[in-house]
Amino acid sequence: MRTVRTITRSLLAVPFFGAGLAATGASAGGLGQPIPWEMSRQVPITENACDIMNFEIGLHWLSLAISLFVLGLILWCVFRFGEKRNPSPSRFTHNTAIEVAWTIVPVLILVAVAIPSFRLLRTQLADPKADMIVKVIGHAWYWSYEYPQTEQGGGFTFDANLDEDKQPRLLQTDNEMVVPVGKIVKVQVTAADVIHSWAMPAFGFKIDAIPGRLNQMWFKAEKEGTYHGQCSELCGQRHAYMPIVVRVVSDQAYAEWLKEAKTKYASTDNGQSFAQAR
Ligand SMILES: [Cu+2]
Repeated sequence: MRTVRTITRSLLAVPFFGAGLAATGASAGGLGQPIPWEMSRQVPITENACDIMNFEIGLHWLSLAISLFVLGLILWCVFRFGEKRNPSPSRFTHNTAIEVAWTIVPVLILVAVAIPSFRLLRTQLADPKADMIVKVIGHAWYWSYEYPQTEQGGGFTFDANLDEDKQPRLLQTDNEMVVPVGKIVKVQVTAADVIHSWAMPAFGFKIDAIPGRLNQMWFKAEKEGTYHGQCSELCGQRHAYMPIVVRVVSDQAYAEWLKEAKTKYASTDNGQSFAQAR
């Protein structure tokens, strides 16, 4: 697996590859959330998100080169073979060499695009040894998070509902998923009712939450902070009101949160208070 050094290099490569394209997203701040008039992706904070961004920028340059080449060909034909310069046009209809070339060259271009694309997919869907696992369940219309019992703690579930009073608007929840920085977090995603999608742009993470099926992907956040995402599968009336918030914190802060969360969520979510009331 690649190291943190690669991510720094890839991050540096972003402005180099596409200063114009990346300027709004990568350098203008707005970590973990969209910014007004953003034309690019959010600042990537995982290696995968960084690779996705670089791949996309590379593709933009490739399409630009192809478009300019085709435009050049058209202009050349218009000027060189116009009626004035070329009054008696030739009448041939086939040229084997050109036909072979315009078949093989696009195939080679597509293969060149497919290789990094499949490499990226393979990394995203790999199953690395996880430092921790969180199960995410999509509901109409909120998310719930299950932290399984491990040696470090866990063993609780909580819901995360939209909090309309907090900023950024419609991107905040009352409870948030918390993970430690620099750790491989495996996220198992499913849904309780209809298909949702758990998506976190800064992590380059998006996977469908399908009832009766457990999807899995992973991320390794390299920077502490609060990151915002949204349900990304049109799931119904309140699809736009089920945001996702992930707080990436230090190991120590995470250990403290685990302890706190165990008490906080156990008292509301596992039926203890109900039992006491009887
Ligand atoms: Cu949804």
